[in-house]
Amino acid sequence: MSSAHEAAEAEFKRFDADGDGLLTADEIRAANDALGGQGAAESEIEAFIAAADSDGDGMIELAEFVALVGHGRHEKA
Ligand SMILES: [Ca+2]
Ligand SMILES: [Ca+2]
Repeated sequence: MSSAHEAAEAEFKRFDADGDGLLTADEIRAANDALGGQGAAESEIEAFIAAADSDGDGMIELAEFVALVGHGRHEKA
């Protein structure tokens, strides 16, 4: 098993406040706010969602999150 995948899944579950298996912008923003001053800027959150949301529904499902975060593919076009 991939530990990077497991770490991404754990992070996803931490972000998914209502546990529906989808991350909305609001959930990401709320999780980010909990980090205080170390969180990402609003523009970075929007860029993250745009990069992760491969089916374009405006929400990030686990597979999309893992695809972006779990394999170190941030630079994939
Ligand atoms: Ca959710
Ligand atoms: Ca999506």
